Amino acid sequence: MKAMQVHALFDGAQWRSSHTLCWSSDGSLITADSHRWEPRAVNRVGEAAWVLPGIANLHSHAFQRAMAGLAERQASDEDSFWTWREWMYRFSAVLAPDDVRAIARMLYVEMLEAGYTSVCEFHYLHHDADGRPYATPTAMSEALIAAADDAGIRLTLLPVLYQRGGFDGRALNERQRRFGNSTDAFLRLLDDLRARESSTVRVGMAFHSLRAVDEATMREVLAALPDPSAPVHLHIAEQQAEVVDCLATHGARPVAWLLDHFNVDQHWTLVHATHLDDGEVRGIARSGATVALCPSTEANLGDGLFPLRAFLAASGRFGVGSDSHVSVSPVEELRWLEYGQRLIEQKRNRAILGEGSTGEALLARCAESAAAAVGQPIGVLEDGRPADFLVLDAREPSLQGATPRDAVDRFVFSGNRPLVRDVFVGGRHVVVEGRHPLRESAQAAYANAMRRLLSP
Ligand code: NGQ
Ligand code: ZN
Repeated sequence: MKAMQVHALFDGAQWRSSHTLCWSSDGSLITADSHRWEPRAVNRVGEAAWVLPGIANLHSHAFQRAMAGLAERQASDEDSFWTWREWMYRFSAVLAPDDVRAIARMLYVEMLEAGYTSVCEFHYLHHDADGRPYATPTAMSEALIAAADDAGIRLTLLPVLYQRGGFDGRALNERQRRFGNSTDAFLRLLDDLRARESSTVRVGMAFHSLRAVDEATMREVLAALPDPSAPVHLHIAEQQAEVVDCLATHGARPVAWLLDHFNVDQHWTLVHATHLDDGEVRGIARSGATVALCPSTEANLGDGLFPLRAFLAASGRFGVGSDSHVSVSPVEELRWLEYGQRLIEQKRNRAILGEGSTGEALLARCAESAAAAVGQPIGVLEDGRPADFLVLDAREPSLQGATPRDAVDRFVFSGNRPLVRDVFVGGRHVVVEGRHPLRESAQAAYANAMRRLLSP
């Protein structure tokens, strides 16, 4: 058993002071007083001033880390999400499994250093550039699993079903071919990957979007899933064009249509859900599904702003994701989630209903939604759950004079240096003094991959 003396710990719901955080050799939290333990068997791993729950990254396309900052040159006054997407397709065409492993390993090291302790990898880069399955059809998935394993981040792999180019049923274009799978091949892929599950790897599934899979196929796949509690994610209503096309095809808005046709429940995560009417806001909240908000990517791609206030009023669940990785920082996602609302409403402290700390309210929502969205028993730091937590750096200027009343607000709203000093995942010490031990080697491999990828 390991134990850490903590001055103040926010468990994701409430504060505990002078707390002894204990975890067993299998990496789950135990309460010091409720267990008899031999003092000699306890390995004390130092002290901490401030401890917060690790943050779940609910939405990632790892390969896009390598193109962050490379699509910011104007080619036309009409540059948009859809022109960015063409650029992203061109970039993705050159990637092989080894590249993806190097990129993902770097990314996951960065995520851990920033305070993300788990990641939902929304993975659709299945085949080679011509759309042919690799000799081992799971090669790309294996690259992601290996990267997560190397870095020590908790992974939920979401193989993505992607079959058509739009609501009208058009075929995948040349650049989308490597994303495609027949329904049978996809179910085989899920089966093969399920064998890779472990205490830190879970396999769920995703539909790329309502654009990319038809209703009958969605039903067929859901009915064939052996584990009805596995997470199901999909992109939805991120862009107005999707709403317009969905209305034209189905006579309903995307979220309304989904809720009407499928039994959406707490196992579902709706990614973005930017464009909602009031009925859809209430409908998602009622369903118990989580919304994965990715404010830095949503801003970067010009998506729009999520109606957070109305969603909170309806008791909706949400978490955050770094999606295209233009930013790899839970702090920046949470900060911009709040700031977007301030800018619309010209008011302050929008992510909280009633009095109290806005930062805490944001972090509490992330902790609360994590277990269902990630499909692992993470989130609030309580007995029996994995010891996935962050130790803040009490030496930082942003934390001088902090009290439990303001510590999380300082974490979320103050400064630009990550305040994370140490990170534990399943009780494993993966970031030490702000650095991941693999950072140097990950950087070298990433630099090599980038040289190769960007060479003319
Ligand atoms: C993706 N990304 O699959 O990577 C998407 C863009 C699409 C975001 N939606 C492609 N942020 O939605 O068709
Ligand atoms: Zn996405």
